[in-house]
Amino acid sequence: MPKTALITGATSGFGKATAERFVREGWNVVLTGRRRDRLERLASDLGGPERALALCFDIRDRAETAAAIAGLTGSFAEIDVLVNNAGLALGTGPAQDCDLDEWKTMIDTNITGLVTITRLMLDGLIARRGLVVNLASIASSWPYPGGNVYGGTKAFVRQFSLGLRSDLSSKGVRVTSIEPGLSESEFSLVRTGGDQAAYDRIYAGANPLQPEDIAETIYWVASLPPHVNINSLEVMPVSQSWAPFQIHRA
Ligand code: NDP
Ligand code: 8X3
Repeated sequence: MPKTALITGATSGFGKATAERFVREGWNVVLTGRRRDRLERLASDLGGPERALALCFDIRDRAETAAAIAGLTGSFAEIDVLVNNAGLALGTGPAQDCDLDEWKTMIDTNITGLVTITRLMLDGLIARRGLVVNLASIASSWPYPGGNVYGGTKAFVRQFSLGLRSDLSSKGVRVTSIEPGLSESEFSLVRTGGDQAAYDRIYAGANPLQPEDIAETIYWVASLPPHVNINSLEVMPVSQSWAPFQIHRA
C-alpha cells in the first residue's frame, strides 16, 4: 500500500518539487494551495486521481482548511507525512517603512496557517506514527536587515517544530525543521511584489539552491529509518555564508 504525503503550497517552488519527488518514489500526494489551475494541472501530471489529489484552499482561513482536511477520503485521508511548506515573505524594507497588513499576512500564513493544519492532522499522524516536516529558514536563526517579521515567523516555525517533537516523543511521530538559505523560486517575486529585475539581482551569479535540492532533502528526511529524527537542518548554497556584524558609527 503506497504511503501518502500532504504538501502545502504545492503550486510552485519547493512544494511542487517535493510532490514530484515523492510521486517518483511511488508515494501518493495531496497537493494544496490557492491557485486551482496549477494544482489540478500538477495532479494530472503526477498521475491523476489515483496518485494525486488537488485540494484548493487558503491556509489563512481556518474554516476552509478544516473543511478541506475533513473532506479527505480513502487513502488520501491517511496521511503519513505532512510537509508544512506554504509560506511567504512580503517586503525587504526596514521595519519603520513596513506595511502592517503585509506583516499580518506573513503571520497569518507562516504561523497561524501552519499551526492550524498541523493541529487538524495531529491525531491521524499519531495514529500512523507519521512525520511532520516544517519549512523554516536560515532567517529562523540569522537576523538580517529587512528580515524583521518574516524572520520572526520562521523563528516561530523552528521553535514550534522542536516543541512539537518534545510533545510527541512518546508517540513515534518524527518532526523536522528544514532551514534553507538562498533558493531560487517565485518566493522572491512574491517578496518583491513581482519585480523581475529585483529577482534577477537576488540570484545573479550566486548559483542558488533550486527547489529540487530542497525536495531531495525532504525526501531524504522522510526515507530515514523510523527511529531516526532529524531535528533541524540548515541548508545553504556553497556561495552563501556568514558576514561580520554591522556596526553603525555615529
Ligand atoms: P513559492 O512562492 O514558490 O511557494 C510558496 C507556496 O506557498 C505556493 O505554492 C503558494 O501557493 C503557497 N501559499 C502562499 N500563501 C498561501 C496561502 N495563504 N494559502 C495557501 N497556500 C499559500 O516559495 P518557495 O517554494 O521558495 O517557499 C516555500 C516555503 O519555503 C515558504 O514557507 C518559504 O518561506 C520557505 N523558504 C523559502 C526560501 C527561498 O529562498 N525560496 C528559503 C527558506 C525558506 P498559492 O500562491 O497557489 O496559494
Ligand atoms: C528565505 C531565505 O535568506 O531570504 O527564507 O530569508 S532568506
